[in-house]
Amino acid sequence: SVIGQHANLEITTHGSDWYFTVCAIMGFSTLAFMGMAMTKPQGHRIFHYLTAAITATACISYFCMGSNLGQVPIQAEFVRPFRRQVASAGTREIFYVRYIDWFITTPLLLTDLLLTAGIPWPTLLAVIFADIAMIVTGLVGALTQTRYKWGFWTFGMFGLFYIIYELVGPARRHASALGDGPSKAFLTCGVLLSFLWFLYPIAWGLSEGGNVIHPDSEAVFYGILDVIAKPVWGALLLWGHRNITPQQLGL
Ligand code: RET
Repeated sequence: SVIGQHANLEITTHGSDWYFTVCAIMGFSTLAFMGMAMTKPQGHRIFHYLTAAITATACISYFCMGSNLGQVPIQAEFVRPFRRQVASAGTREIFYVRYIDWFITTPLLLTDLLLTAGIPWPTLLAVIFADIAMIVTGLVGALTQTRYKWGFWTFGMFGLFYIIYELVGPARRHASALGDGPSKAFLTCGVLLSFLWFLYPIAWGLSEGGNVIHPDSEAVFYGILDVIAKPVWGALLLWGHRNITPQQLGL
């Protein structure tokens, strides 16, 4: 059958256990963020709801990967770095469901951050456009068997550079104009986001791109990144919002 086919190189039960662990972390975080939302009056919950939607999406995505679903085998060279061996050929498991998750969650993460900065909505749309282009090129590149995949990776990098440019320039200026609270929250979360997001194309290069690390190691690399980029980052953002009112941000 075509559904549920296995790659030569795929996650082991350890990889699966780790994916389910991250699934549980995302699920508990969602409940915690929703619980925190309920302590706020109506109209003061937008950042809690955004953050909960992000971890809820990831929870389902990790359930999928733990079950070894949302994946497809792709022909790959087996790179053996630091060894004089002829690279052999076979298939590697590619989790395309990751990109469906990111397609939903990365625009929400950017909305979370850029609403905090009080950025005008046309700029928010431009940043989200670049972000979606980045995720889709990453997906197409991951599913590409030839060296053209690095062309897609390069397109994605342009998207990432544009996002970071908007954060360090216009968004930072808008945030500081809003005063101390928004300015501090934006700075902390903006710096963390910029640092973390640059590690994703590195993980991609070692996994879907170059097939240098095992799918279990890929699970650990992306898993740690996602836990910091979603629940940890989200908690930090909500903490930054404790002294900010939506009215202050023009919401
Ligand atoms: C890809 C490959 C193409 C080049 C670039 C990428 C960047 C991906 C990023 C993903 C961020 C994901 C997050 C998920 C949720 O926690 C698509 C890997 C630049 C930045 C933050």
